[in-house]
Amino acid sequence: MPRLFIAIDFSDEIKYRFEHLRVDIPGAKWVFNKQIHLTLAFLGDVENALVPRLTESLDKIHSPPFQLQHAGTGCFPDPKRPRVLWAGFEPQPLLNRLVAKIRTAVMTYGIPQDSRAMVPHVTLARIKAPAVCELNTFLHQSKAALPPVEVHEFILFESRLTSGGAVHSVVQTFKLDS
Ligand code: 2AM
Repeated sequence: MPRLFIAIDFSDEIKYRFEHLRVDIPGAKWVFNKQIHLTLAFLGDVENALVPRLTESLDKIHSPPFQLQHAGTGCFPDPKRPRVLWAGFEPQPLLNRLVAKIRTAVMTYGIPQDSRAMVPHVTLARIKAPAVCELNTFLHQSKAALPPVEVHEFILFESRLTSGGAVHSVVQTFKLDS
């Protein structure tokens, strides 16, 4: 059964800019550049037989292309116990609508989805217990560090868990309406 998620991928140039947000934090495991993405929906393990029906439904989703504006860096769940270091984006109603449509399509197949509002973020690192001052350097970077991102498509990815970490591969790309 493939382990699936739906995400926005970035150009090499944008991924390179994300790389510049890295700070030397002991214990931080930075996401490989080529794996940087913005998760729109996590599906988990999906029956093989369901995948063609799922892609058919995703293909029927209509959304105009949109722009995402970098909104600085942050961490989950909070700066006292950081587990995930991320780069965020300003609220974008078209992104919210796209995520709502994706969630609806996915739930049609009995795949549960988060009912909470999505926090648009790109996970840059996973971390255990950093020194606070180094975390602050990461958290207080300029919002101007990244140019706007033009979004023209979303992608269904398979994530294979290997001993060397997760390996992502494209199952199908879905173009937004132009
Ligand atoms: P995140 O880093 O933005 O939270 C591929 O595995 C992506 O799916 C991850 O980068 C992660 O996105 C998200 N993901 C992984 N496991 C998940 C889970 N159990 N629940 C929700 N999202 C998950």
